[in-house]
Amino acid sequence: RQCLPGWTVINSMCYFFALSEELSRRSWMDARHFCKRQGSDLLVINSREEHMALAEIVKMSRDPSRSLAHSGFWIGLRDADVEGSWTWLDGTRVEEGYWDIGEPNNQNNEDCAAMYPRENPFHSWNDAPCNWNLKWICERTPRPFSS
Ligand code: 2F8
Ligand code: CA
Repeated sequence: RQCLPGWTVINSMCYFFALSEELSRRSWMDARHFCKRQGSDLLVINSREEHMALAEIVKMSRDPSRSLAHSGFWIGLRDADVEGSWTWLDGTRVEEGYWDIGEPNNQNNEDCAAMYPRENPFHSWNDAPCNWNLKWICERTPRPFSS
């Protein structure tokens, strides 16, 4: 077994999708802490292939009883240091990204990015307030499991 129980293997990386309704809506920082406790961090997207694979899973997870705004998954991307400078947790700057039309718009001080179940996977990101409670995606390398 390469990944922890409950985690998903995609292209040799392990991902955790916080799907349980009651437990799995947190602020960006609390979501990140959850990931850290599992020896992981919030998702950092390094390729178009990785983005497409994850956007597909996010799309399938859409709960029609929830508004789209509440259907986001936090990812490891924010512009908290310099407004408008979107940076992954590994320090990589985002040039284009896969923002929804009109995003990021920093509406009400939105410094954290989430992936949403959009029809068009190239338009799946939105910037939201970091204290908004959303689902999230953790990512880590396979084994060792000691975190
Ligand atoms: O219309 C886009 C807009 O939608 C929501 O605000 C009404 C989002 N807010 C939250 O997710 C909290 C905005 O981020 C988004 O730009
Ligand atoms: Ca926004």
